[in-house]
Amino acid sequence: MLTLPSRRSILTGLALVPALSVTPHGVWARPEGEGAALPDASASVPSLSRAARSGGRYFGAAARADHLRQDKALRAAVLRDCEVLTPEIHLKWNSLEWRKGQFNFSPVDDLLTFSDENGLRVRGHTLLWDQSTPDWAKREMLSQRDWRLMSEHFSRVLGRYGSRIEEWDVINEPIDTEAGARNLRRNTFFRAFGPTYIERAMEEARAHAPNAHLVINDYGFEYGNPVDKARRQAFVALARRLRAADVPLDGVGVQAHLDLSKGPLDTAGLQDMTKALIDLGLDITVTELDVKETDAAHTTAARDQKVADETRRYLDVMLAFPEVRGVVTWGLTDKFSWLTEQVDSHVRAARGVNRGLPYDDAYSPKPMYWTLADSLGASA
Ligand code: 9MR
Repeated sequence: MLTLPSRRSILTGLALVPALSVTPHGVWARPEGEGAALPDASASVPSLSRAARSGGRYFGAAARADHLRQDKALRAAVLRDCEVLTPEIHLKWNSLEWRKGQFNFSPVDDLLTFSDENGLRVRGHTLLWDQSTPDWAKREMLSQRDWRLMSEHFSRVLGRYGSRIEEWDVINEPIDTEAGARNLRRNTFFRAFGPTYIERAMEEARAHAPNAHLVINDYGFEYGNPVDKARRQAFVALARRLRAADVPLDGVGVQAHLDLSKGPLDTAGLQDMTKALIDLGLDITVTELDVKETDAAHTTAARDQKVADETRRYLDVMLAFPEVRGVVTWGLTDKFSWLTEQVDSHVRAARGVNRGLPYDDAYSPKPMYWTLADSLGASA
């Protein structure tokens, strides 16, 4: 069991980040002077989720139960800034059932206990993602083509968590514009059940979690290159097809793994896609925001400014739409970021950590933090 201290005991007396304040214009801004003390825990403690709430949205971050257990400062940052937590790995099929029939629910249960005790909500990420499907299930799907395997997985996960977790990424990353066939990824589900696995999975999710907010989540929509452009069109086309066929789909998740090597953002393209999705009656969650750096040769201040500027440009587009219901970053601190984890150790030694999240690896808030606070709070 993850027995974690409560929000109040963590925050009391902990000078983690300087306080935010509301300017006379109602915009969340950085306080005057360095090192402004963090007030003790009270309703007046500001945070990214308070900023977001003042703009009618939620703010959250992805996290892992083991990191939360180990790292008191991470717990404090999560409790200070988040209203929503996304389990970064624990709800994935290969985490829940690495070996057929042997279930590992405890990290999710721990996160839910921590969330319940501290008034957080959890996003369900994710029921179906090829990359996180265990090998045994892939083999079985391809050899037997029996949908019962899928139904049992949905029934097990949603039976246990479907009423406690309100919003689910039912399908993660179904789009692939470079592999033909309706611009759908030729993943295991496609190969075993054909392209209508998507419709069937959404129906299955609705059957097991009738009140949940059901989402399809994907990446690669932000830039002006031909692939991102095609991906935007394919995502809208998929959503249109599903809505026209009355398939249960309530919203979409746009991951927003921004990348400074791909710039500039295609703001018109992003706007058009977002508007088209909204016109279909869908709402939108920014589900995995972070910024991949390209060049660690600049000063830290210059790097951090670039990350913040990219974040601001992105949020300026997305937060102009009230239908964007929340923003989730893929982690809170550079100490725990897939962008750092994925590089080889020798590259990491040369480049250091990627600085694409709100806090640095010592939990100092960076310009990205203030940009998030400002953009979320200003978009009321
Ligand atoms: O950040 C996650 C990393 O720790 C895991 O090893 C990986 C595989 O489960 O998934 C990463 O998160 C991915 C998310 O689930 C879907 N979109 C892309 C994210 C980064 O790869």
